[in-house]
Amino acid sequence: MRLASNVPESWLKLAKKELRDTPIETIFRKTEDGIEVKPVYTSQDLASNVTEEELSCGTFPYTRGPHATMYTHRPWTVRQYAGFSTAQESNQFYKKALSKGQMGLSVAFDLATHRGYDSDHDRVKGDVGMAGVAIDSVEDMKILFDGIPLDKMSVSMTMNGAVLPVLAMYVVAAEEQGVKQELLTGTIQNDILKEFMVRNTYIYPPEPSMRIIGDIMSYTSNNMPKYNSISISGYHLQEAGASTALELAFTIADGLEYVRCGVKAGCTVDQVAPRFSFFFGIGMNFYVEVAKLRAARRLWAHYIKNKFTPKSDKSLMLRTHCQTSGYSLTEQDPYNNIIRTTIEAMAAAMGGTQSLHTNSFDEAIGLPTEFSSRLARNTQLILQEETGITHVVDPWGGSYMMEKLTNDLYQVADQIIQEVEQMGGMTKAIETGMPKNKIEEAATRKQAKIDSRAEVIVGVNKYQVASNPSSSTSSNDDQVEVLQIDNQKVRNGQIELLNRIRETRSEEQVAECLTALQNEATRQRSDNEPFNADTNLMGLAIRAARARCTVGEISYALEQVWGRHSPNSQVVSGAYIGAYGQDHSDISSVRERVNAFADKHGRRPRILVCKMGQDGHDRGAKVISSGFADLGFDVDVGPLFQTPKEVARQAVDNDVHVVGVSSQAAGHKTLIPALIEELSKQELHKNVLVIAGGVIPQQDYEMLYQTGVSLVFGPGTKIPSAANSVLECLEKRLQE
Ligand code: 2CP
Repeated sequence: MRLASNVPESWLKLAKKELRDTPIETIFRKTEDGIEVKPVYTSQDLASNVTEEELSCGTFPYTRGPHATMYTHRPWTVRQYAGFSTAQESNQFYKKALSKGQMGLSVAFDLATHRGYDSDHDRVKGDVGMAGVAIDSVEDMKILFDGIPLDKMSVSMTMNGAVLPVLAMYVVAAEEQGVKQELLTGTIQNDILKEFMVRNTYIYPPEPSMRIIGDIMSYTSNNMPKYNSISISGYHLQEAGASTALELAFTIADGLEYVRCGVKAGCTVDQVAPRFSFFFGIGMNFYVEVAKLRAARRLWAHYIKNKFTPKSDKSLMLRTHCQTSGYSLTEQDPYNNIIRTTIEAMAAAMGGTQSLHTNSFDEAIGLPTEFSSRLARNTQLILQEETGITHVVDPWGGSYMMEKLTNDLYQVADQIIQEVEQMGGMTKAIETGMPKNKIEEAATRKQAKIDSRAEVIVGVNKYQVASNPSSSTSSNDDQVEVLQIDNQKVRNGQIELLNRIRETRSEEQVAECLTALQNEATRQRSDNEPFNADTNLMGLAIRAARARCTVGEISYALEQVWGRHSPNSQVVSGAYIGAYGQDHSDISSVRERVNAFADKHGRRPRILVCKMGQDGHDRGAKVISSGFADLGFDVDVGPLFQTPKEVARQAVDNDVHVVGVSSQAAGHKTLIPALIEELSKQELHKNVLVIAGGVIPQQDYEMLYQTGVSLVFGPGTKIPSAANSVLECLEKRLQE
């Protein structure tokens, strides 16, 4: 490694003496983006562009925060993302949390709602009420906020695909509480670009999806001036494996694209940008995460000023929510997660976030309980009320290291943003697959570094506690309690409510509202059309919500015009082995075993990696697919959102040895038994191994084994170990 020139000679001399035989290069490190982290920084590291103006508080470019006084005047909002089962149960959970120190709400919807299906739809049998609350109509929304005054409570809603019906139902629920639209405060996620890159809860193709976003921006800027129309999210990019600079760059580039989208929908930059909000993930690399938030604010301010010349300073201010990293949580030795979350929360606070969610320690295992949620909330309350962290604005400002890191991250991200802008902006870049590929490559490299122990995770690849052979991962023996949801019971209740609504509403009015939406969706729009509530999709969705049209009906009406988007599944190749090291014995032994299998059976072991239900979290599936392919397996990656029957059909068509189910959204207990039943119908289950992985509580392993699953892999499983277990099991099966 080349040593940076601006390390003082005197220091270098002392350091070499202290290091004795250890080469000095070992204490010069690099971040995943190749940014140098030196052991020592001096005034020489302050870049010439970091001027007094740049370092002022509460003024352009807002590196140190959007407000001059920051938390000394008002701490960040403790805003825990939550929602599960029915609206009634979630409502009770919210009220309790608010009485114990939570300051704002953040609603998690179930995947059926995200994808625009009513709870009675065939495709969502395993999803209703599982990873969020089930909402089918205004009636559910009213129950969700019963007793919570929507003129006083700021509510964030994570919704992207079915954003029109859900936001419309929120507006109508408030209206029926007696609260006018102009009083509503909160945020809708409404960030579809990152859905196409990573999160996958889209419904329509990109173009009409962007039109929806434009209409929501123009509607809220005209009618809901205190409401944040979008939450531009890097969080999911980080969760999917993006490096810090990729998360930063793609998020800012998404933001620029959304300004253009707002302008196309007839708004000025100053009508939309002040109500843009951001959302970043905060991982374990402490200094880097603090620097990321500082660099994000500087990047946004400079880009908006240079590209759009706004008149209002508010257009230049990046305000953000943060969430501690779900990916950094481990199933093994899970109480370590409390410590991880605390450190990440500190980085978010020192980076100047406006609002924060801290994860519960059990989220790598299953759905959080009331107890783990309380600990997560208290983590923030302790930071705010016991530590003094809130007493100083941007405490890292002026640190040689922090300013240099902020500057370096700014520059690396700036290069990527320029690359995206030259491609014609983020929509075009996404069409080429560039951002998704870069993120998936980074995720695969990271997994290889963890598997090869180049990156340490305490309790997972170092300092493990007792080994649990049944799970194929090392784990402590204590089982952590997780929240169990009776999916069928929730679904039956929702179906009853849906039937009641359909019996009592005016079908004529429903048909008229849905036709109006379809007519508008069909109409060719010209750019910069002035706002008109009668042709704005959000205005029309509000009318439909008032008439008790359901989420599924509104979504389907538009799907009939625009179609449902289905993506291509591609797998990156070579990145896993490249980062792990070709010659590593872990790798070569599996490859030899795969070759021996191929010699004996005339073909390589073939695995179908599948995702069932509406669970679009595919990082695990993609990384496993890339890793197994690099180890010599033939890998088929199934499309997202399959039913068990469709997966069984694909297993037959592709003549696979193994079906690997990746489950991240708690649908495993319904969907995996259904898959095995479908395979049995095809008389395949005797020959095809079914294995499962993802967020599956250990309590459920036995049930899955009883159903016929051969192996279950928890988070933290090393890919070569998993491949070995699969081969062993497969060889045994083929001998029977
Ligand atoms: C704050 N204020 C101040 C100061 N601090 N005024 C003067 N001096 C200060 N020091 C003012 C603000 O200007 C604002 O007033 C008001 O106080 C509230 O502060 P805020 O900073 O706007 O806080 P907030 O209301 O909590 O809003 C924060 C965000 C918002 C980030 C702007 O968009 C938000 O809450 N986002 C949350 C998104 C979220 O929860 N996402 C869920 C992700 P004015 O409004 O009058 O200016 S979970 C997703 C999962 C994981 C998934 O997607 O799968």
